[in-house]
Amino acid sequence: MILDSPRQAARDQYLRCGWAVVRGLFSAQEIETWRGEADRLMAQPALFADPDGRNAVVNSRPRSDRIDPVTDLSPTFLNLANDPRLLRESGALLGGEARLFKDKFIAKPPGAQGYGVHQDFTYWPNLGIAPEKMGSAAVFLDGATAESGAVECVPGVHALLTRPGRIEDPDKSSLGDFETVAVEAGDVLFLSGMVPHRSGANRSAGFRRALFFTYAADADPALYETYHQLKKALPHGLG
Ligand SMILES: O=C(O)CCC(=O)C(=O)O
Repeated sequence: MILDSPRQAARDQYLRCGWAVVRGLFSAQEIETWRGEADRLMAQPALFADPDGRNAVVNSRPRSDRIDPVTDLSPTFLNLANDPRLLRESGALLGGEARLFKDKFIAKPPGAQGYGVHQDFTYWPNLGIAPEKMGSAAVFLDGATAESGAVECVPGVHALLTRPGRIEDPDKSSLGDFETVAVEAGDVLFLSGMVPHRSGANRSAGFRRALFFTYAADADPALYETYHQLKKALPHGLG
């Protein structure tokens, strides 16, 4: 019972607010390995020059600090995306067996812009999966603070705030207060597909690197391919 309580606390927080931070899933050595893998990718400028639209962002300009998808370029990050600890925690929060369908690396170097307010679910339309069955796990390779561009969330929103089937962002003036989710390297921020969130610019001197892995519960085994085919086929892509 005692061993289950951190997970229960995370689940309570996730259900109440739409996000939860889980600390201590990974060892210091693992985190160091992933930081090294991020360094390896970041030493290849061509990966940040929009090969195959990997730096594209729907409804926004491409960003030269992100690679989406990333797991096909990195066996290390593919392993992490399918790590049993991440799948177990994601599955517990989403209420089923978690299956990866989207992955990206965001380097967020000093001076990088933040992200405007959005609900992720809007960016994954036409997949036929209930919103509460989809969510992301952001594995932070560096700590994140308000200064370095942490994610900021509005708690307690569990409904779509924009028109169904449209990739649109909610009007931030109609939302409540944002809470800055400060994290340490190795922490995992689980985000529901519905939580309105944004992030600030990186005004610090260091990188704020994170991997975002997105899962669906009890999904079709072909969901990863289906999602990426749809992303390619739609003129505006998918988020
Ligand atoms: O990395 C960030 O600063 C925010 C990214 C984000 O909100 C997203 O990918 O949905």
